[in-house]
Amino acid sequence: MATHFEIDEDFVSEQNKKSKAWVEEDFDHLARKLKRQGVDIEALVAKAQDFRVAVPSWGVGTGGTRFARFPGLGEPRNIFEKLEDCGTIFKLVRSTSAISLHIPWDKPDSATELREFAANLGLHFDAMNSNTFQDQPGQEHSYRFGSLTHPDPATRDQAIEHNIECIELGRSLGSKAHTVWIGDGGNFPGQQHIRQTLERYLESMGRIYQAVPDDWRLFIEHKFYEPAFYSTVINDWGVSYYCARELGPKAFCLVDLGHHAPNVNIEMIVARLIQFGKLGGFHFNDSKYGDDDLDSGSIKPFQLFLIFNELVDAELDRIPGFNPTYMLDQSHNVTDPVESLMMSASELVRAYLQAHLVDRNLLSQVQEDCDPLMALATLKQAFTTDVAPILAVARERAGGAIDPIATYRASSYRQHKTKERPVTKVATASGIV
Ligand code: RM4
Ligand code: MN
Ligand code: MN
Repeated sequence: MATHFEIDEDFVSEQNKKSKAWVEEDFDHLARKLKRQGVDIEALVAKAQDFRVAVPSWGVGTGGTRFARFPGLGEPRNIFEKLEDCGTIFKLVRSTSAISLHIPWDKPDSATELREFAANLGLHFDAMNSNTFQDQPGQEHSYRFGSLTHPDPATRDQAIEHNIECIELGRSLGSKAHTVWIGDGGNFPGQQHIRQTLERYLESMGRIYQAVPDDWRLFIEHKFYEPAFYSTVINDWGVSYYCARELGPKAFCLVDLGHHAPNVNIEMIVARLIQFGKLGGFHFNDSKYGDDDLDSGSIKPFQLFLIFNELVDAELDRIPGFNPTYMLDQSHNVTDPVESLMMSASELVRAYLQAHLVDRNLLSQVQEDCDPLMALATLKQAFTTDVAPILAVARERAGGAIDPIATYRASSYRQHKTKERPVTKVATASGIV
């Protein structure tokens, strides 16, 4: 691995010199502007530097749809090369020190070796993700008609075992959470007994829950359709919340932004889950129609801001137990995944900072005064503030790039990887991500 191309720190600082002057100018200007509003820009720089979002191991390979996958150049061929790309992302943006692994797609031969390899890149492991929505070679029972909720107990046992194996692996990797998303559901009315499948889910999850260490969290990820097109067992946040409550204090709900019907008010779901003490984490992405897995902030940046508005409100209110974990879950079908992930990570920090700019005293005043126009204006004031200079300065001071994408392109990283990684069999999911 030592001969592998890496973007070196001196190169990053050389590139930063190009735009340092204007960044400083813009930063000083913004500092004065924010001061007039009573906001200390340095406090926001610190917030930006503390913000963390995990990168999905499955996101660094080119994604695809059920129609086709158009492989990119120099794609990572195994989990080590995926981590190499994650290390590059982290080096340039500084907010992505954790990786979320999908098993068995990225199952290592040796957990110790993988953990050390990651640590050398400054990376560690966030939530594990199980996969009982595909069959694996040599698997005894098929998931064609479900996994944790399958009518056959032997199939359910197999799916439970797989989840327990993910938790065990996660323990050796230093992870502290496990995410369960199942594709279980029906394609036809009448295909499944709707109440019975949920009962089976709770029974299966109860057994997985027993294997979750006391200092871990178990995340339940809901999704209203796909691959089942008529009904899905864990279809919405209400069912997810019910299950998390039934399972116990280690169980929480995970909100994937793309897993709701169009036009659903996701920020309200977020606020409700915070209030009920069950918001565990996020899979960030964006969408126009369904579970599109597009880049965060690319379609509905105002929605992203409104979600962060709820998160920051809870942070400032110091809601007990409020500690959601942030992860990206995107499919990069037509872009360089490294670029998309860097841009997405920055979009999240942007929304987070903008949410910190909301004048919350004013907002509660206008709420008390029943003044909807001023309420919206208060939010818009924060949303329309350009915090780009803070993002750039936060990255630069942490050793990252002022402009991650320009620096990445100037380094010819992808071209180097194209030579280093001649196409063999690319370790990415067949089509879906
Ligand atoms: C699902 C869901 C899961 C992800 C899979 C690949 O739609 O979002 O989180 O693991 O896709
Ligand atoms: Mn997801
Ligand atoms: Mn999804």
